[in-house]
Amino acid sequence: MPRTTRTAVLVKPDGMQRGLIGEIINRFERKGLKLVGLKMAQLTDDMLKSWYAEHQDKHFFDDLIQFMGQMPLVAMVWEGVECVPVVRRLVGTTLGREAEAGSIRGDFGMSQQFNLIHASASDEDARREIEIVFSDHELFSYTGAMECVIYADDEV
Ligand code: 3AN
Repeated sequence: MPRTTRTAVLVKPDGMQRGLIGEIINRFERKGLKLVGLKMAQLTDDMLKSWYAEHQDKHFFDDLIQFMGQMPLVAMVWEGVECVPVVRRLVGTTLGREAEAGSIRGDFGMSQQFNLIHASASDEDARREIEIVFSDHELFSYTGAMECVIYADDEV
């Protein structure tokens, strides 16, 4: 049975500068996902090093930390059935110019470094990333009025 899960999303500095916050939220809302956490925050070096720990040996690591920490970002937590892969498909593959048309990166991006948005790659990553930016009291549970027409009873 598919599970309801949560995923972490960041609008990255290039997405912020290009005014894509509303566009991104709109796409997730239209899809039928539920927003359960939202804040603006400037992430510290320590937060970013933990966030991107899997890339610590890559040549681009220092530049990535510097890039992501240069300005406040919008951080979100979205919830839905199999939310992590659903959001990854809406975001598109890493390299914008090869990302699928119709995805966020496919519609708005040309770059690998400046790829507008981060979305968790697995449920485990999502739990870790959400904890880096959100406290428990900043995450919410509620029933959306349209849930009964977004999922059948046996899907949730
Ligand atoms: P995704 O964001 O699609 O999960 P990852 O996890 O491979 O992609 O990369 C994390 C971030 O690191 C990317 N969003 C991008 O900003 C940066 N990045 C990835 N590959 C490169 C690269 N070859 N050169 C510079 N930055 C990169």
